[in-house]
Parts: sequence; C-alpha cells; structure tokens
Amino acid sequence: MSERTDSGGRQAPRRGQRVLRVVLGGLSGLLAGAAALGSAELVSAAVRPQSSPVVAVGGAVVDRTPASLKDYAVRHFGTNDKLVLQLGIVALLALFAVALGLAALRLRRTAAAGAAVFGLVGVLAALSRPDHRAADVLPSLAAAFVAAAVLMLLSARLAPAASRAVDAEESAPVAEAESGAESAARSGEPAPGGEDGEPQGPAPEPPASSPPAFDRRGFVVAAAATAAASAGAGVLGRALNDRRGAAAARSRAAVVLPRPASPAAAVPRGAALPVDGISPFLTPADRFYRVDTALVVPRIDATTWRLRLHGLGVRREVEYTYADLLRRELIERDITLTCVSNQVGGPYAGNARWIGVRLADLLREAGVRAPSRGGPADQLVARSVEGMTIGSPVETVLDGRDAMLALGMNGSPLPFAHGFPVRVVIPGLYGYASACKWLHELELTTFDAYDAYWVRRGWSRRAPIKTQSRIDTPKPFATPAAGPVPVAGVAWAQHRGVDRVEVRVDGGAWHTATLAAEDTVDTWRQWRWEWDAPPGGHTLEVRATDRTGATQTSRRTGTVPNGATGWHSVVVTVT
Ligand SMILES: Nc1nc2c(c(=O)[nH]1)N[C@H]1C(S)=C(S)[C@@H](COP(=O)(O)O)O[C@H]1N2
Ligand SMILES: [Mo]
Repeated sequence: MSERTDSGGRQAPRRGQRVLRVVLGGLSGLLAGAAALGSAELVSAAVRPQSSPVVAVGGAVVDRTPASLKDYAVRHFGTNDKLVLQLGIVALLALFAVALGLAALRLRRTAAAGAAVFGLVGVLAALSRPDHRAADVLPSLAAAFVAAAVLMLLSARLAPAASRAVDAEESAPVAEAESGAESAARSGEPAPGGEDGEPQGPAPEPPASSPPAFDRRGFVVAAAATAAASAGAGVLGRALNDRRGAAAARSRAAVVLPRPASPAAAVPRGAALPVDGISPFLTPADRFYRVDTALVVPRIDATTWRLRLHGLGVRREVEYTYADLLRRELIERDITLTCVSNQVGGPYAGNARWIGVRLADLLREAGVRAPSRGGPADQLVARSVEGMTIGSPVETVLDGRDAMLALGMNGSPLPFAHGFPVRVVIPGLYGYASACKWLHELELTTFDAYDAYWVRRGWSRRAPIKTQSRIDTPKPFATPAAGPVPVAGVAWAQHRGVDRVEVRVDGGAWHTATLAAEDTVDTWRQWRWEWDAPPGGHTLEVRATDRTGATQTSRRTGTVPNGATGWHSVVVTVT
C-alpha cells in the first residue's frame, strides 16, 4: 500500500489525531479485556468459581509446572505464589488486550478473531484441568464473545469519518481495515473507497481545522457503557460467587465436633521450651503453612459433601456423608505435617492437633487388606474436589500408625484453606504423598497402575519424611551481645521420633542440645543449647539423630525428588 505525504500545514493537528486514536485504540483493547473478565466472572458464578478463565489458565499453568519450577515458586513466593501467577496472567492479558485494541484500528475483524483465539486458550485450559466439567468452557466462551463484540464496537467508533458513516448505515459486519479505509485512517484522510460496499470515489477532504476524524462522542459513550457494564458484571459475579461460599461457611459454622472416643494425651508440660523466637509447639491454624495448587480455595458445603471409597480389593463401593463420619468413633492426635518442598531450615512444617476417623478402620470395613496380607492394592489414591491426586502406600496406612481422615484441626472444624470438610493426615509421609485436602474420593489401586499428580511431575512415588532440624533462634544475620545466647529450634523425624539434637559453632565439636519432652513420635521436638558466644562472626549448625540411630547427613541436596537433606546453618555476628 502507498504511503502518503501530508502537506505541511495539516501535519500538526493530524499527528495529534493519530496519537489520540492510537491511545484510544489501546484503551478499547483494555476495555474489551475488562469486559471479557467481567462477563467471565458473571458466567463462572453460574457454573462454579474454578471455571473463571484466569483460574483455569492459572491452574493449567500450575499443572504443567515441573517439579523444579514449582519448588522455585514455593520458595520465592511462598503462599503468594498463586497471587503472583494470577497477577502475571492478568498482566499478560492486559498486554494482549492493548495489542488487540491497536490492531483493531487497522484490522478490525482480525482483531476480533484474535480475541476469540484468546478465549479458546481459556477453553482449552478449562478442558485440560484434571477435574474439568463441560460447563467450565462457558465463561471463556462468553469472555471471547464479549471481547470480540466490544472490540468491534469501540474500534468502529474510532474509524475515520467516511467508513464510520458506512458502519452506521449498515448493521452488517464492519469493514475490515486492510482496505483503503485503513491507509486513510493512518494518514487521517478519508478513504478513497473501500471493499465492503463503501462508496467509491474521493470524499471531500476535511479542512485543517476540521472536527475530529472519528466519532469522539460515540466512542466516549460506548467506552463508558462498556466500562460500567463490565464492572457491573464483575461485581455481580463476585457477589454470586461469594454467596455460594456462604452456604459452605454456614455448614462449617454448624459443625459441632464430638468428643473423640480416643482423645490425645495432654501435651507434656515440658514439650514447650520458654525460649523467645522458637516455633510454638502447636502451630495455630492461621499460622500453619499452606501449600497447594488451588488458585481458589474450594468452599465445600459439608451437608452435600460425599466421599466415595472404591477400587481394588474393596468388597463393595461405599459412600460416606460428613454426618456419617462425625457419627463414627473419632481419634484425636498431634501430628507434624511437612512439605517435601521445604528447604533445609525452611518454614513448611507445622504441628497441629487433629481429630478424625481412623483410615484403617474404614478400609478394613470395606474389605481392604494390606499387601503383606495378600491384598491386591498397594496404593491408596486420594482425590480432591478440585482434581488433586495423592497416592500413599496401603501398607503404611494399615501399619498401625494414626492415619486418619481429619475433620478437625486444633479443636475446630478444618479451616477451608486446610481442607474443609475432610482431609487425609498420615504421620510420617510428606504432604504431597499423604495429606489430601478437600477430599472427595479414595481409590485403591497399585503404584504400577497409577501415578498421582506430583509423581507425574518428577517426585518420588513413596515419600517418608526425612529427619530434619531447624535453628529458629538466633535468626540469620542476628547480632546478639556476647555472653550466653540461647540457640533453639525444632527437629522432626515423624513416626521414628527424635533421639538427639546437636549444635556446633564454626565447624568445631558437636554439643548435645537439651531436648524438650516428647509429645509423640509423630510430632516435632523443640530443642535448645546455651551458647557462650564470643564476639565476632560465627556459623551455627544443627543436626538431629532419629530413633533408628540415623543422623542427618551433611550432604546438601535439593527438595526434588523426595525432600532436601543437609544441615541447617545460621550465620550471626556477636557484638
Ligand atoms: N487438594 C489438595 N491437597 C493437598 C495439596 C494440594 O495441592 N491440593 N497439597 C499437598 C501438599 S504438597 C502439602 S505439603 C499439604 C499441605 O497442607 P496444608 O496446606 O494444610 O499445610 O497438603 C497436601 N494436600
Ligand atoms: Mo507439599
């Protein structure tokens, strides 16, 4: 196509017009994106919160995240990893929307088709989720349609006057701007005649002081209407999604946990050491680490929740309601959970008092036998409402430890973030291999036949928790005063028990730390060592020995595939 040269006198106002059009083009794109998100939010309220495109795309990204990257995200963003991911998706969406808006100035239909393609990404993401339902594609479809429509609407207002007149006359599809109309649009001159039935022949040139080359008023009205409608749809959708959560919250508020038939012994008085900065022996629920792939915390109504138990060696498939479980004999136990993604010295371990149903009882009632007793299934796969799968050895579940379906945490029904209404807790296994939250199905199968979610992403099939110890105080780079300095922290070796903790300074001799009283072999133990600290820079190191006699190896390994090893060390400057 031919470049045109403006005659000098008209250049300035025209450049202003052009810049304005470009800015408004980008704005149209952003508005189309906002309208897409708003309508998606509204439609997702009718389907379910997880079907929102940002959540679906984010979930699909999480699903495709290899072990090392997941680990990186957990390490650097912690529980904010999901927020970072969603902000990233929204930022990408905004960039793409601006690009589409600019493209629509020239290639209106092509840009609208681009919006549709973007919607398709949402559709494919929704369909790729492990727990997808057909209706999950609806919010993305709505978003694509709305985005395309808004883009057409707004960019039509930005079209040069001549082609706009045509748009106004025909309600037929807007002329695609690869025509003469488009080069005219760029040069600010009227179209020499377009394809889609536009009048041929030169139109009168607007004078230099001419009114805007496009429909400013029309654009402002359409843009304002779009902004208002998308904000309205978004707010309404959010409100409807929240109301859905309210029924779940009511069902949780109505739960009265019965007294456990087998209560936990009181925590021994000596289990908690009076040291500032040490992790509390029992971790309050609101300070308990959270690691999961759920971009939206599932809010499940306990009154409609069901648990299905089936698979290899199950005599007859069973279904339980929440009330069924509450009516059963409950056990109460203190158990320390640990995430396999916890770095040496990291924060992803927590100790809570759990109330629940003994898992072994349920399995035995259903006819399940341990592999060592001839049972055909060696893997118990727990599936959550949002599609997480977690596989645990049947042998371990039935070996007498307090594996349970937990209903309560620290005396209250499970918080939503920690799995309400029901989660699995198995002492001694990392969370990804035991602790399924928002449980919805238990299936007996074999490790040969099925790989659970994280196993498919490079983590080990079987994952007992490694013996670890952590220095809670002093903190890294602390500057304590010379003299007695308490060095203290926690050590864990779930289901084996912690036997000894030792501390050394600057690679010198190991000193045996004082261990707090043991609650159970399934809980961590606090420890403390009094250091007579001389001035200067020093490195403190800790290591634990478990009841099998095994001492933590000094060899530093990363978390993938089955948990980090190495000694935690802290560098301080004594003043
Ligand atoms: N449904 C579901 N359950 C899950 C996960 C998950 O992503 N989804 N993450 C597991 C992992 S990796 C860990 S370490 C524990 C963490 O439990 P918490 O968040 O209650 O501390 O939950 C496990 N259960
Ligand atoms: Mo984990």
